[in-house]
Amino acid sequence: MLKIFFYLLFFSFVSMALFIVFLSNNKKNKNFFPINVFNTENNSFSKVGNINAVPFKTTAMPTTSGTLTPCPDFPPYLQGVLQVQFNTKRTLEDVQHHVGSFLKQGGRYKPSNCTAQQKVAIIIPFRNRHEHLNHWLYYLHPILIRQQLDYGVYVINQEGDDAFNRAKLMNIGHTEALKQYDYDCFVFSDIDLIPLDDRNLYRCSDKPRHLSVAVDKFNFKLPYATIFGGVSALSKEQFLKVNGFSNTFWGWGGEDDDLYQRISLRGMSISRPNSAIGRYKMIRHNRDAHNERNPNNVQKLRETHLNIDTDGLNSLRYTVREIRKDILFTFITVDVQAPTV
Ligand code: UDH
Ligand code: MN
Repeated sequence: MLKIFFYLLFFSFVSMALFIVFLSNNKKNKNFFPINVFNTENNSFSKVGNINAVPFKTTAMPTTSGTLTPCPDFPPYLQGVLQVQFNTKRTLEDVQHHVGSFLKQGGRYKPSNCTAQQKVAIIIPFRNRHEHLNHWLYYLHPILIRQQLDYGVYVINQEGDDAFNRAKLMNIGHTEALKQYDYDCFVFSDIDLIPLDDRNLYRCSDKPRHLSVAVDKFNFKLPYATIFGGVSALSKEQFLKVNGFSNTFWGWGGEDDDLYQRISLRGMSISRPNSAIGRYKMIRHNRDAHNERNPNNVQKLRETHLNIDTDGLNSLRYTVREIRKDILFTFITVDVQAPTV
């Protein structure tokens, strides 16, 4: 009798233990639904209940051989219009808590249940904009994860206080990112532009693509038809075809228009999302020190056709000072070798 009692006690103990393990696992797994986690902005699960109901497995199933099937053309976890605001103070630690567990060192991510359609390097030119960086990481990582990209975030930090060179930092980002991984698409983004709709995919297409179509600062309208600055995406081939950006636009202005002209000169045209989806909020800021508008850049725009073959990726010279891999991004500090004046 005593023996039976001990058997029963043992059995109930084991079942209890198994139940606890099951419960804790269940809780953990929940976090792998990006929708749950990434709707923390308005702290509501109900709002995305319908999307949440889509089981992860319906997206793509591993084939019997164990390899993954391609991710779908239309990522199933997108939320559409997003709430974005910058009045909350966000530290890197906050952002790490928010999304860090989904990422690999260096701000890398790839979907676990399907093979991403593109390998995308996001290149951000940077100097002394840490607060903006925190907002950018806070909003963009969840979006890029929902877009099912195999991506990495590269913040290219210009050392010193010489004239800023946005375009050269982009070229450096492209070159350094390719040393780390076999990227096939490059999204060049200002640090202060946050998309207001996650259907604006950070991918490349058959044409160079301008993504920041409708920015609040410009009343959600294109300021001029050929604008290509802000956020734009070029495939590896497209970027090579135009010899990248010019390296010689110091200070503010012109480098994005020069890239547009390079694209035209090489016989390509650009594409854009429609203005309902290509909406952005810009973090308001004053002009930075050492990034004054440079009047010489206007003249340089008349010479794109003369410079395209000799000024660009094939003439890029710089020195890497430090490569630091944070969980949320790869931070590359460079000496851009500004001309001495
Ligand atoms: N950037 C930096 N640090 C700098 C300068 C530029 O990180 O010191 C980067 C950053 O990614 C930024 C991008 O370069 O988003 C483009 O620079 P910008 O944001 O200064 O350019 P924008 O077109 O116009 O926004 C700047 C003039 C703003 C003056 C408006 C005053 N009302
Ligand atoms: Mn700006």
